[in-house]
Amino acid sequence: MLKRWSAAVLGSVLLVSTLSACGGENASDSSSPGAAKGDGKITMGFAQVGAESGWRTANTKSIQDAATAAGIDLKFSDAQQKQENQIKAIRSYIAQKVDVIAFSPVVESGWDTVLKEAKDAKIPVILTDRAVDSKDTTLYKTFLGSDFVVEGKKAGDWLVKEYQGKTDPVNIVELQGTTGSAPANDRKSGFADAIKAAPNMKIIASQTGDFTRAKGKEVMEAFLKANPKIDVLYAHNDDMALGAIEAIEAAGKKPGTDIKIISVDAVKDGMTALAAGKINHIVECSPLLGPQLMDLAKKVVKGETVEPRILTVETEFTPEQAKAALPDRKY
Ligand code: GYE
Repeated sequence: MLKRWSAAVLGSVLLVSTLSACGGENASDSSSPGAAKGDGKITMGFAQVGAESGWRTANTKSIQDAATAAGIDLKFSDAQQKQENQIKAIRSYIAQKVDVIAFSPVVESGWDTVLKEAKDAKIPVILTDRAVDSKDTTLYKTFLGSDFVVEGKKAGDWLVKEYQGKTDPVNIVELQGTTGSAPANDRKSGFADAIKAAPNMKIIASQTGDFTRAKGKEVMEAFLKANPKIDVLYAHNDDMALGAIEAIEAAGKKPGTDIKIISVDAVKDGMTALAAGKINHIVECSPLLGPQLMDLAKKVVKGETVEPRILTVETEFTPEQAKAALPDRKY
């Protein structure tokens, strides 16, 4: 590592002296963003999770549009929900000496080594959407995104209220997001905490559907086969709920009536199902992080200090509210 670093510094010194603005040190020099290209423009390397859901597609569009609007050169990669692909992408951004790296970590653990490499290369890192569990918080500048524990809690609180005064057992099945991801871990724990308030509520089955429609459908089919009495489905995102709705209908049951459904995100397709009464409640999670991310990138590249955690403002939707919001819903 040390050897490689000194070789890189030496290389950059040589290049700087011959080409004047093309070195490793210069690329991350706060006074000269874009120095590596010589155009003064900030270059951001963004390592996206994948394209697993409507939320993710909207998030990618928000980031790409905001980069264009902010005059930031964006290098974008899609990791197809695989941590090793994200690590490769981040390493390539480090090698390309971008000014700032942003990424949405697919899972929470296992980032220390690559984050340390970015820090050693003096490239600031911004976490967007999903968090990491690294103990060393100096490995990144800030986190921009939602509080997933609060989202899970909102879902559970709604359910407890919905069944208020009733003491019959309520059998819940849960479709978890990607195993090991911050939203899956936190939405699960927030929900579990909230339903403790109603001792008749029980999670009878809980499995990952990887945040996708196809997996949501497949796992719901298995839940339906194994459990004769399911009262409620809690899905960690709309896409899995939409897949599950197909499975429920194929089993001859009515989603939203025979089985109540709560999900998280509030993307257009989810809101449409909510307005149609097939989903009963949605907790919003905003994917529109692009503009804030670009502002933060400009600040950290300048060397300004930013808040360590910036939370997104979000609401919840009933079927009526979904109907009202749908005509203006952009994603
Ligand atoms: O809820 C889900 C997506 O990390 C908040 O990832 C995001 C989640 C979102 O696949 O739909």
